[in-house]
Amino acid sequence: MSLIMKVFLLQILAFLLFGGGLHCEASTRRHTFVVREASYTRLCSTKNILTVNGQFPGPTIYAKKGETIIVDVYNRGKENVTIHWHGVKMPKYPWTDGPEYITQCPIPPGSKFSQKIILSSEEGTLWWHAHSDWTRATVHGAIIIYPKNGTKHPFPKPNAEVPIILGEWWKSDVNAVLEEMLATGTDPNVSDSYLINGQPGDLHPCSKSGTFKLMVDHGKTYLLRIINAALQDILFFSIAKHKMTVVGTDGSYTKPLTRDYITISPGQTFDVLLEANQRPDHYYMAAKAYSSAQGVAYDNTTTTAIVQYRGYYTPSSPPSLPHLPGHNDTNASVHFTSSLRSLADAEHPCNVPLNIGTKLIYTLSQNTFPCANDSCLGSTRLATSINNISFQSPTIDILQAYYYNISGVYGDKFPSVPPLVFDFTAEDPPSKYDTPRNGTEVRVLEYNSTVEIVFQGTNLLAGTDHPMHLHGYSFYVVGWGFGNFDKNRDPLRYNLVDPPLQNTIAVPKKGWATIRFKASNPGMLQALMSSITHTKNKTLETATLHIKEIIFLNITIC
Ligand SMILES: *[C@@H]1O[C@H](CO)[C@@H](O)[C@H](O)[C@H]1NC(C)=O
Ligand SMILES: *[C@@H]1O[C@H](CO)[C@@H](O)[C@H](O)[C@H]1NC(C)=O
Ligand SMILES: *[C@@H]1O[C@H](CO)[C@@H](O)[C@H](O)[C@H]1NC(C)=O
Ligand SMILES: *[C@@H]1O[C@H](CO)[C@@H](O)[C@H](O)[C@H]1NC(C)=O
Ligand SMILES: *[C@@H]1O[C@H](CO)[C@@H](O)[C@H](O)[C@H]1NC(C)=O
Ligand SMILES: *[C@@H]1O[C@H](CO)[C@@H](O)[C@H](O)[C@H]1NC(C)=O
Ligand SMILES: *[C@@H]1O[C@H](CO)[C@@H](O)[C@H](O)[C@H]1NC(C)=O
Ligand SMILES: *[C@@H]1O[C@H](CO)[C@@H](O)[C@H](O)[C@H]1NC(C)=O
Ligand SMILES: *[C@@H]1O[C@H](CO)[C@@H](O)[C@H](O)[C@H]1NC(C)=O
Ligand SMILES: *[C@@H]1O[C@H](CO)[C@@H](O)[C@H](O)[C@H]1NC(C)=O
Ligand SMILES: *[C@@H]1O[C@H](CO)[C@@H](O)[C@H](O)[C@H]1NC(C)=O
Ligand SMILES: CC(=O)N[C@H]1CO[C@H](CO)[C@@H](O)[C@@H]1O
Repeated sequence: MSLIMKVFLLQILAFLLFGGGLHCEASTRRHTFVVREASYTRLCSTKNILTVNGQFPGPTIYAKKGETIIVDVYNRGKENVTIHWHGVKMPKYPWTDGPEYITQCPIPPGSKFSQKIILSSEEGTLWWHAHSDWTRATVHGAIIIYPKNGTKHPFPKPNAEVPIILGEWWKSDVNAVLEEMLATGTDPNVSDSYLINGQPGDLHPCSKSGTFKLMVDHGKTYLLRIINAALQDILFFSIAKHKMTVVGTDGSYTKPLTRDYITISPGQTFDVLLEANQRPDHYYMAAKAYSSAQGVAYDNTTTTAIVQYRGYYTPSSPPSLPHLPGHNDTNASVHFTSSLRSLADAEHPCNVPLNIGTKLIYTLSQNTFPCANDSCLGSTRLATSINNISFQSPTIDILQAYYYNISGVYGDKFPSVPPLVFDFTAEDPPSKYDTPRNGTEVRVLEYNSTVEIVFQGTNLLAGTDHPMHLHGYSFYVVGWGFGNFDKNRDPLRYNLVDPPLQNTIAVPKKGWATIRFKASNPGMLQALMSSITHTKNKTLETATLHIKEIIFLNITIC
């Protein structure tokens, strides 16, 4: 075979592997997700993990703005599972959004369930993940949404795009980690490493050959679609000697923001432009935890991947490592987050509600329940709460209970304000407030009402950041601050011009954040506090909001 022929064949192969596959997927509207176990080796040991189609991270879903996609989910695993389309609004069709016992029943082993993904205003990067106990640790993947035909990104077309999925790896079976946490009532074991695209990176043993490598050409621009799929940790991410320009987050565009590092909360996504404009060499990209709770164990490892320039040169050895902020550098975390602004131009207007009909204040707390009859390791079991209610998951999903008018599943008395006002962010709040109450309560919102929620962190037990995510909505983040929210003073500083539009935020340690949205998408939405918690075997704390309006479809009852 002649050399030219070989090169030509290689190009065809490259097209099929990358360009071709991508194009083909973009026009496919139906996907098959087989949830099953597969054997993976990381950090020198092998275990079975739950995957979609045997892949880890799972397959990427490509779509265009406004499309509807059907995913046939076959559960061939051993446990119940659901798949959640994180950040997809699912207008007037919350039925297949995935949150277990909120909008749907789990899919039992051996069953199939077809889930519709209804895209509307989202454009950019979102992701999907399992939404049942800890299954999302390994069952997750990217959703990439391109502009509609005839429209463009509001930034120059990048030469290539690359998903960068940040994850977390335990050498133990994640279910064993979860069970141990439930049995002891204490924090779960921290992970053994973070991952970039499923790989710990070559700072870890047995990890050199698999380390993810991004090959770049000098002078070209790459769109990194960064997703934090870690279970609970906020991460700092950076690329040695390169700047990153954020152009979007959570499926909507931002004003370009050029930074040395980003702070990414669990559940968040960032679209970032990387210009390959440095000396041809290889460079590390790296991520590590931002963990602000004092005295609480965290995974202190650094995960890496490599950006490698094509061409002939002698690479430096080892590659240079980026500087990442310290694990407890709250200033570095909020300095990045608070610099985000929505694009707010003629084509991407900012529709932040100005007149608010419903004002809610939700405290976010870490708590303990007394541990009855030595059922855990110490005398208490860790829990979390919103407005002092620790969510108890029902066994009939709340949306169906509403639709079929089944009583006794949930109450509609979720408090609009904290039931007790104290100095939430005092250094050492009274321990008599440590114990919350249990409940499955819903806050009903009027259809089309304009809503503001102030999320107020408390310092009960140990103050920490609280990642918050709303299902069915993106919201404008109009303000934040340290200390206790002051309803007279703080709203004067709100950004009502170009606040970022997000679906996941981190409420800062010892602080608050305010979000606004219009309740125009009926269903059961859930404000989730995505810290790992311990009550009733659930890992997520939740305030369930319900928009009063007719919901159009039914599915089977659990
Ligand atoms: C699994 O889900 C089914 C309904 O979809 C439910 O009946 C069953 O109790 C669940 N099993 C467990 C162990 O949660
Ligand atoms: C968008 O463009 C692609 C190819 O460029 C074409 O296959 C597709 O049919 C178009 N879709 C619509 C809705 O026009
Ligand atoms: C958690 O960590 C402890 C201490 O290192 C260890 O003994 C235990 O086996 C770990 N549990 C799991 C489930 O990995
Ligand atoms: C990470 O924590 C472990 C113990 O938890 C400690 O032995 C190790 O020195 C720490 N590593 C770094 C880089 O701080
Ligand atoms: C951050 O951690 C370092 C130790 O790693 C400690 O010396 C420092 O006081 C901490 N800073 C804050 C603000 O807690
Ligand atoms: C806060 O962090 C930013 C970005 O890292 C830095 O420029 C600034 O000097 C820091 N401020 C303080 C008070 O440390
Ligand atoms: C604890 O044990 C006592 C005596 O066996 C029993 O009466 C009580 O119901 C138990 N409490 C709980 C919460 O299980
Ligand atoms: C939370 O609820 C419990 C039980 O009703 C009550 O004892 C406690 O004072 C409440 N705490 C706060 C901070 O509202
Ligand atoms: C709700 O708002 C939408 C526009 O956002 C409007 O089309 C609709 O008529 C409104 N419905 C009610 C019941 O107010
Ligand atoms: C609330 O539920 C948790 C977990 O099911 C349990 O440990 C605790 O005792 C309950 N607390 C109350 C006050 O009922
Ligand atoms: C919670 O988990 C424990 C131990 O795994 C189990 O015994 C108990 O039945 C579970 N409770 C619920 C409500 O699922
Ligand atoms: C509107 C709609 O989808 N209705 C469905 C309700 O559920 C029954 C049984 O599953 C279906 O037959 C209906 O089509």
